[in-house]
Amino acid sequence: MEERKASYTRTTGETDITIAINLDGAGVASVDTGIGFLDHMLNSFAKHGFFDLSVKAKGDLYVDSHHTIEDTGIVLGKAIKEALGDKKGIKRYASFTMPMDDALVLSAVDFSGRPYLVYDLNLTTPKVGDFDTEMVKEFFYAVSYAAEMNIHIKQLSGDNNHHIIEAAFKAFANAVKEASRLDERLDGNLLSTKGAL
Ligand SMILES: [Mn+2]
Repeated sequence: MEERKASYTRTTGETDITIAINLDGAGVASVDTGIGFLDHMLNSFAKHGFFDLSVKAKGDLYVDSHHTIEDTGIVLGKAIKEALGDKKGIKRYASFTMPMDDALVLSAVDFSGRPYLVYDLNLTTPKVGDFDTEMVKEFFYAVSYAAEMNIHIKQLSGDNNHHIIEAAFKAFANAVKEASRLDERLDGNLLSTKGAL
Protein backbone atom coordinates (compact mmCIF):
# COMPACT_ATOMS: atom_id res chain seq x y z
CA MET A 1 0.00 0.00 0.00
CA GLU A 2 1.15 3.50 -0.75
CA GLU A 3 1.98 5.35 2.45
CA ARG A 4 -0.52 8.02 3.26
CA LYS A 5 1.59 10.89 4.40
CA ALA A 6 1.96 14.60 3.82
CA SER A 7 3.97 17.58 4.88
CA TYR A 8 2.55 21.10 4.98
CA THR A 9 4.21 24.43 5.75
CA ARG A 10 2.48 27.72 6.46
CA THR A 11 4.34 30.96 7.15
CA THR A 12 2.70 34.23 8.14
CA GLY A 13 3.75 37.35 10.05
CA GLU A 14 2.56 35.64 13.22
CA THR A 15 3.63 32.00 12.89
CA ASP A 16 5.92 29.67 10.96
CA ILE A 17 4.66 26.09 11.12
CA THR A 18 5.57 22.82 9.43
CA ILE A 19 3.71 19.59 10.12
CA ALA A 20 4.39 16.17 8.65
CA ILE A 21 2.02 13.28 9.26
CA ASN A 22 1.92 9.61 8.31
CA LEU A 23 -1.59 8.21 8.84
CA ASP A 24 -0.21 4.67 8.70
CA GLY A 25 2.56 5.26 11.18
CA ALA A 26 3.49 3.82 14.57
CA GLY A 27 2.72 6.76 16.86
CA VAL A 28 6.22 8.24 16.73
CA ALA A 29 6.10 11.96 17.41
CA SER A 30 8.45 14.91 17.47
CA VAL A 31 6.61 18.02 18.59
CA ASP A 32 7.87 21.50 19.45
CA THR A 33 5.38 24.36 19.54
CA GLY A 34 6.82 26.35 22.43
CA ILE A 35 3.63 25.64 24.41
CA GLY A 36 4.18 22.69 26.75
CA PHE A 37 0.56 21.61 27.09
CA LEU A 38 -0.03 21.80 23.31
CA ASP A 39 3.06 19.61 22.81
CA HIS A 40 1.57 17.16 25.34
CA MET A 41 -1.76 17.10 23.44
CA LEU A 42 -0.14 16.62 20.01
CA ASN A 43 2.12 13.87 21.35
CA SER A 44 -1.01 12.16 22.72
CA PHE A 45 -2.81 12.63 19.38
CA ALA A 46 0.08 10.89 17.59
CA LYS A 47 0.55 8.09 20.12
CA HIS A 48 -3.12 7.16 20.45
CA GLY A 49 -3.87 7.56 16.74
CA PHE A 50 -0.75 5.60 15.70
CA PHE A 51 0.24 8.55 13.52
CA ASP A 52 3.85 9.50 12.91
CA LEU A 53 3.81 13.23 13.52
CA SER A 54 6.37 16.00 13.29
CA VAL A 55 5.33 19.48 14.40
CA LYS A 56 7.64 22.49 14.31
CA ALA A 57 5.86 25.71 15.26
CA LYS A 58 7.44 29.09 15.90
CA GLY A 59 4.80 31.61 16.92
CA ASP A 60 4.49 35.05 18.45
CA LEU A 61 4.16 33.74 22.00
CA TYR A 62 5.14 37.18 23.33
CA VAL A 63 1.60 38.20 22.26
CA ASP A 64 -0.16 35.14 23.69
CA SER A 65 -0.78 31.54 22.65
CA HIS A 66 -3.68 32.33 20.28
CA HIS A 67 -1.97 32.53 16.89
CA THR A 68 0.30 29.55 17.54
CA ILE A 69 -2.50 27.21 18.65
CA GLU A 70 -4.98 28.29 15.96
CA ASP A 71 -2.40 28.12 13.16
CA THR A 72 -1.14 24.73 14.34
CA GLY A 73 -4.74 23.55 13.95
CA ILE A 74 -4.87 24.94 10.41
CA VAL A 75 -1.62 23.24 9.39
CA LEU A 76 -2.58 19.93 11.04
CA GLY A 77 -5.91 20.00 9.16
CA LYS A 78 -4.17 20.72 5.84
CA ALA A 79 -1.70 17.88 6.44
CA ILE A 80 -4.50 15.42 7.31
CA LYS A 81 -6.46 16.40 4.19
CA GLU A 82 -3.40 16.02 1.97
CA ALA A 83 -2.43 12.67 3.54
CA LEU A 84 -5.95 11.30 2.99
CA GLY A 85 -5.64 12.07 -0.70
CA ASP A 86 -8.68 11.02 -2.75
CA LYS A 87 -10.24 9.27 0.31
CA LYS A 88 -10.98 6.19 -1.75
CA GLY A 89 -11.59 3.10 0.37
CA ILE A 90 -11.61 4.83 3.77
CA LYS A 91 -14.24 4.18 6.43
CA ARG A 92 -14.89 7.92 6.37
CA TYR A 93 -16.58 8.37 9.76
CA ALA A 94 -16.10 7.08 13.29
CA SER A 95 -16.67 8.01 16.89
CA PHE A 96 -14.86 7.25 20.10
CA THR A 97 -15.66 7.88 23.75
CA MET A 98 -12.55 8.38 25.86
CA PRO A 99 -12.44 7.98 29.62
CA MET A 100 -9.74 9.64 31.67
CA ASP A 101 -10.42 9.34 35.38
CA ASP A 102 -13.24 11.86 36.06
CA ALA A 103 -13.47 12.91 32.40
CA LEU A 104 -15.48 11.21 29.65
CA VAL A 105 -15.35 12.86 26.23
CA LEU A 106 -16.85 11.75 22.92
CA SER A 107 -15.46 12.68 19.53
CA ALA A 108 -17.18 11.86 16.24
CA VAL A 109 -15.65 12.73 12.88
CA ASP A 110 -16.67 12.52 9.24
CA PHE A 111 -14.27 13.18 6.35
CA SER A 112 -17.25 14.52 4.43
CA GLY A 113 -15.48 17.30 2.56
CA ARG A 114 -17.54 19.76 4.60
CA PRO A 115 -16.12 21.73 7.52
CA TYR A 116 -18.20 21.75 10.69
CA LEU A 117 -17.41 21.85 14.38
CA VAL A 118 -19.78 21.11 17.24
CA TYR A 119 -17.92 21.79 20.47
CA ASP A 120 -19.27 21.11 23.92
CA LEU A 121 -16.63 21.13 26.65
CA ASN A 122 -17.22 22.77 30.00
CA LEU A 123 -13.78 24.15 30.90
CA THR A 124 -13.61 26.09 34.14
CA THR A 125 -10.02 27.35 34.35
CA PRO A 126 -8.61 29.98 31.93
CA LYS A 127 -5.29 28.17 31.58
CA VAL A 128 -3.66 24.77 31.81
CA GLY A 129 0.05 25.54 32.07
CA ASP A 130 0.68 28.28 29.49
CA PHE A 131 -2.13 26.98 27.28
CA ASP A 132 -5.29 29.12 27.14
CA THR A 133 -8.24 26.74 27.54
CA GLU A 134 -10.51 28.86 25.28
CA MET A 135 -8.15 27.86 22.46
CA VAL A 136 -9.30 24.23 22.48
CA LYS A 137 -12.39 25.27 20.52
CA GLU A 138 -10.35 27.46 18.14
CA PHE A 139 -7.91 24.59 17.53
CA PHE A 140 -10.60 22.06 16.56
CA TYR A 141 -12.47 24.71 14.53
CA ALA A 142 -9.27 25.33 12.55
CA VAL A 143 -8.72 21.60 12.00
CA SER A 144 -12.31 21.10 10.82
CA TYR A 145 -12.02 23.91 8.25
CA ALA A 146 -8.56 23.04 6.99
CA ALA A 147 -9.25 19.29 6.75
CA GLU A 148 -12.80 19.89 5.44
CA MET A 149 -14.25 17.49 7.97
CA ASN A 150 -17.01 17.32 10.57
CA ILE A 151 -15.75 17.25 14.15
CA HIS A 152 -17.96 16.76 17.19
CA ILE A 153 -16.40 17.06 20.63
CA LYS A 154 -18.76 16.42 23.52
CA GLN A 155 -18.00 16.17 27.22
CA LEU A 156 -20.15 13.60 29.02
CA SER A 157 -18.52 14.10 32.41
CA GLY A 158 -15.44 15.57 34.05
CA ASP A 159 -14.15 18.21 36.45
CA ASN A 160 -10.41 18.41 35.91
CA ASN A 161 -9.55 20.65 32.94
CA HIS A 162 -6.30 18.83 32.08
CA HIS A 163 -8.20 15.51 31.99
CA ILE A 164 -11.12 16.90 29.96
CA ILE A 165 -8.88 18.43 27.29
CA GLU A 166 -6.59 15.40 27.12
CA ALA A 167 -9.59 13.07 26.82
CA ALA A 168 -10.87 15.25 23.95
CA PHE A 169 -7.56 14.99 22.05
CA LYS A 170 -7.34 11.22 22.63
CA ALA A 171 -10.97 10.70 21.59
CA PHE A 172 -10.29 12.77 18.46
CA ALA A 173 -7.14 10.74 17.73
CA ASN A 174 -9.04 7.46 17.98
CA ALA A 175 -11.92 8.74 15.84
CA VAL A 176 -9.51 9.96 13.12
CA LYS A 177 -7.57 6.67 13.30
CA GLU A 178 -10.75 4.64 12.70
CA ALA A 179 -12.30 6.95 10.10
CA SER A 180 -9.09 7.08 8.06
CA ARG A 181 -8.66 3.29 8.11
CA LEU A 182 -9.23 1.45 4.85
CA ASP A 183 -12.27 -0.84 4.63
CA GLU A 184 -11.50 -3.60 2.15
CA ARG A 185 -15.23 -4.10 1.44
CA LEU A 186 -15.15 -0.73 -0.28
CA ASP A 187 -12.63 -2.18 -2.73
CA GLY A 188 -11.04 1.23 -3.23
CA ASN A 189 -14.33 3.06 -3.78
CA LEU A 190 -15.67 6.09 -1.98
CA LEU A 191 -18.22 5.56 0.82
CA SER A 192 -20.71 8.03 -0.64
CA THR A 193 -23.90 7.69 -2.67
CA LYS A 194 -22.97 11.04 -4.22
CA GLY A 195 -19.68 9.61 -5.44
CA ALA A 196 -17.75 12.54 -3.97
CA LEU A 197 -16.24 13.41 -0.61
MN1 LIG B 1 -1.72 14.66 30.80
